[in-house]
Amino acid sequence: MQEILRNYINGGWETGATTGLSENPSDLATPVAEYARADARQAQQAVLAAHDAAASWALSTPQRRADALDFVGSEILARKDELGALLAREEGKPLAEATAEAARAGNIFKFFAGEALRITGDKVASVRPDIDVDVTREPVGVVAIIAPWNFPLAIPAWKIAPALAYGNAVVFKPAELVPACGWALAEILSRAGLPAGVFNLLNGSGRQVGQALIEHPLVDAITFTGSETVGAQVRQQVASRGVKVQLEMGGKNPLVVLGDADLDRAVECAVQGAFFSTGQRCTASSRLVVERTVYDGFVSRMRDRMKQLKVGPALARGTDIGPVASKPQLEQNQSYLEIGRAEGAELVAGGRLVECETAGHYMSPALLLGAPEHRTAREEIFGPVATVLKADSYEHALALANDTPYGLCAGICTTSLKRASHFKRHAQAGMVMVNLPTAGVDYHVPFGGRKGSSHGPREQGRYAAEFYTTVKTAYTCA
Ligand code: TXE
Repeated sequence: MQEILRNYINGGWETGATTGLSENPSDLATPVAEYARADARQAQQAVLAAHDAAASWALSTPQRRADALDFVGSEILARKDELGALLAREEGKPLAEATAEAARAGNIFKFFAGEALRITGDKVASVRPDIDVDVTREPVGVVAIIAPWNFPLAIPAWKIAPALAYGNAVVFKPAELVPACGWALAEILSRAGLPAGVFNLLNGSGRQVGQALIEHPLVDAITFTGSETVGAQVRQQVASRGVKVQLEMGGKNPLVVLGDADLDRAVECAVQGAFFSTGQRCTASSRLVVERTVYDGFVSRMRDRMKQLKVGPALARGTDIGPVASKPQLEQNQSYLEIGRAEGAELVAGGRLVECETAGHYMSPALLLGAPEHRTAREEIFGPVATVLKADSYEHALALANDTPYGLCAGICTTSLKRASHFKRHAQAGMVMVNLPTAGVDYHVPFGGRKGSSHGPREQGRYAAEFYTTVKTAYTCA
């Protein structure tokens, strides 16, 4: 194995008090990397370094920021195959998906390189004579980034790139399952010409390092993607301080299939949306709402299509569905199948543990026929498990689509323009898809949801400015 992957604090590579091993979920016998685990003291150091660097970085020229981000984006794109292979090994998504994610991360940095040059304000006529009003955006200060494991390059990219583009200093904590991907990003950022302290990496536990970041009084903004439980804790803990918070949490995304849909297309949307990336996407189509007239045909086509899906190691040729990312996640998926059985849902395909040539966390995608009140139809499982619900009509399907505690993404498969337009308007979700899987979004437009899914301003695209800047209104009397 190569050198121990270290943390990046105040422009230097630092060891930690302890080390950890990053697992390869496709092949448990060959770990991906050994990494230095940061502790609360190093979190303190990183925040202080970011705080010291923030004021001058806030005044850096847009050109300087654009150049740094463009450097990072260009290098990621040039190395997308290598970074994709690392991602596939560490997180477990098939190589093609992992490489596409690496490319997406590169494109995000390129996009925000451009945005750094397009920071605008407003000049507004005052209601009073001889007064000018200027509205401008300024950086927030020190941004703590707490990221999940399921998109270990793209999610950090869509948080780090706008933070730096708008002039903030960053302390980035990747999820514990994916330290090597976090390190690879940091290694590129360390060569991008950023002043010491502007960007810092801490690989370590949520409870220790994540918690230290959340509690630190010099952190001005926290952006978090992860579980609802931890998201709620973060929100509660910072409520009494004036910290900006952005939370992206779970989803239970409905995909409605109407009687007039192109059924082959609907099945493809459902299979891709529910099972690709092993279902480990907050936008996964895990709640399939199907109109009664096509219910039997849809279920039977789903079963046929699911038989063709090859479960296997992330790097193996022909793999459609990689392993589940970790043992606890696999156990969670299996326990939900038990819950489904106990509640009266019928498992009509998959759900079995699969043995491959190497030992890993493999399971076949599972399809349940359930009822709206079942936990498997309401809670985020975060695995390759989808539940089909029967709807009597379009109106019933829409009601079922909206009847969850979440509101990230909602999809519909239909050939009716009228229904599609109505659904776009009435789906209670931050994102809506027509004849597309609920998962799979562009990198240059807003991402985020409603209800229990998200809190705070949207991520990505130009809307990212809402979180990573603060607005100033200046009055001048000539
Ligand atoms: O999430 P956590 P995990 C859901 C999904 C999954 C479950 C658990 O259901 O099964 O969450 O995944 C850091 N203070 N999603 O354990 O624990 C942690 O180190 C500060 C859905 O990965 O929420 C990591 O960096 N930070 C989601 C990040 O928070 C803390 C994507 C997320 O970890 C912390 C991922 C604490 N007390 C998981 N505890 C989606 N919908 O996209 C943990 N962390």
